[in-house]
Amino acid sequence: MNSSKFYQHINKRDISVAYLIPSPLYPEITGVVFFYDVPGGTDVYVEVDGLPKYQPGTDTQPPIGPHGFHIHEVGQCTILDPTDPFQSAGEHWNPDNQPHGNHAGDFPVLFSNNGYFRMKFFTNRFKPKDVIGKSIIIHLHPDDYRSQPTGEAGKRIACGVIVPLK
Ligand SMILES: [Cu+2]
Repeated sequence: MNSSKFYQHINKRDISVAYLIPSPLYPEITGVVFFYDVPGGTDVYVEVDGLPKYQPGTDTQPPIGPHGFHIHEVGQCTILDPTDPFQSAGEHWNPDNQPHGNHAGDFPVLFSNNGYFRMKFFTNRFKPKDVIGKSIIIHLHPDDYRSQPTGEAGKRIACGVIVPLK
């Protein structure tokens, strides 16, 4: 029995969550990602604030935003190198050995609305419990869904370890 008098149709055992930690380069970022068990897969709900302002690309620099967004294989959001943080999260989670663009945790990009973003989408590639112990990464640049193995999405600007909802 769920302890809350509301939302009794939602069983907490079927929800995973990642609370985002900002890169030292973008310390204003806050956010959360929820994974809800639904028939046939998972609804992913993302809400983020403090994203950097969009900047168009130049001859030498890709655009800042929309932001690449993926599940990475290691549930460790350690900053390590502050100029290139969160390498601790490892590479993209890729349980069925697909090319980038079709990794199980290749997600839609995040469009900043003056720093704020939210979205909910469905995936049939996993259930919330399958991604516990992995991590969520937001990147500085767009994902081209084509370059291997990371989509050229650039630095990691936020990271969150995926855990069961308490
Ligand atoms: Cu990534």
